[in-house]
Amino acid sequence: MSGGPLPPPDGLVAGAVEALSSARHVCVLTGAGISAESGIPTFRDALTGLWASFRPEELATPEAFERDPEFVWQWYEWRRELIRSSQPNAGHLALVRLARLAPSLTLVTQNVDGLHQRAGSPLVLEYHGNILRDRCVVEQIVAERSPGGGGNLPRCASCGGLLRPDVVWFGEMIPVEALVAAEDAANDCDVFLSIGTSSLVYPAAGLAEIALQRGVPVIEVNPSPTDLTRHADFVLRGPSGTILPALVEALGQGDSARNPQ
Ligand code: BJW
Repeated sequence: MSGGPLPPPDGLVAGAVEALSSARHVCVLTGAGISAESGIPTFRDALTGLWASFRPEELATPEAFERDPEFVWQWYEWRRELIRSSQPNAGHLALVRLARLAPSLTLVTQNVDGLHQRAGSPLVLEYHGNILRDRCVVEQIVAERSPGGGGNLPRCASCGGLLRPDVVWFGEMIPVEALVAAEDAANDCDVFLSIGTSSLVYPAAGLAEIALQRGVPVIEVNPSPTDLTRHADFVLRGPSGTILPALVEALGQGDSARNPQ
C-alpha cells in the first residue's frame, strides 16, 4: 500500500473532479494495471520469470487447455499463489471511497484476482471470472476439488470431471449477468472511468466506446497511452495507486465544501 503525501490536483485532475462531482452514476472499468502495485504482473507489459516467453493469447485459451492442461494449470497455480500473497493497494482502496462519495457507482473489473472485494468494494462485476475458483468442465459449474485428485490434474469432487480455473478465456462468452449489468451501466452512467487497462480486449473495451458514443465524459487513468487515450476527455497519466487517491481526496474535499456538517 502506498503512503506519503499526495500531489496537489492539477488542471486535468480538477476537470475530472468536476465531472465526477456532478455525476449521478459513475461506471468504473478496471484492468490489470490497478493490481500492478500489488505486485501482480499485467498481461501485456510483461509476463515475468518462468512465463516471460509466453503470451496470454497462447495460454488463456480453451485450445491451450485442451492441448496441455497440466501446463496451463501450472501457470494458473503460480498466479494463484502470487495473488493469495498480495494485498489490495491504494488504488483499490480509493475506489471503495469513491463508491461512498458517488450517488451510484458500478465497478466492472476485468481482473480475476478478487482484490477489489478484499479492499472492501461491495458489488463487483467480474467480467472475466475469478482465478481462485475452480469450474468443472463437465457440469460447467463452480466446483469443489476431489481430495484424491487425479494425477497432476484437479478433479471435481461430485462427478470426477476435470477442473479448470473459473475464468474467461479468449473465444469464450462473458458471464451473462456481468455482461448485461456492465452494458446497462455504460448506457446509464454520466461519467466513465477507465483504469489500468490497455483497452485492447473486447467486449470490455467496448464499454468505454458506449460511453463515448453517448457523449459522456470519459476519464482514463494509466501511466502509458492506450487505444482509448485519444478519445478520452481527461487522461490522468500515472500509476493508479497515486492518481486515484489524489482524485478521490480532491472529490471528498469538494464534497465537504458543498455539504458542510
Ligand atoms: C497501470 C499501471 C499502474 C501498468 N496503474 N495502470 C472485437 C474486435 C476484435 C476482437 C474481438 C472483438 N470482440 C471479441 C474479440 C475476441 C477477443 C479479443 O478481444 N481479442 C483481442 C486480443 C483483440 N475477445 C474474446 O474472445 C472475449 N470473448 C468474446 O468476445 O466472446 C464472444 C465471442 C465468443 C466466441 C466467438 C466470438 C465472440 C473474451 C476475452 C477474455 C479475456 N481473457 C483474459 C484472461 C482472463 C483469465 C486470466 O487472467 O488468465 O483477460 S486475457 C487478459 O486480457 C485478461 C484481462 O482481463 C484482459 C485485458 O487486459 P488488461 O486488463 O487491459 O491488461 P493489459 O496487460 O493489457 O494492460 C495493462 C494496462 O495497465 C496497460 O495499459 C498499462 O499501461 C497499465 N498499467 N501499470 C495503472 N500502476
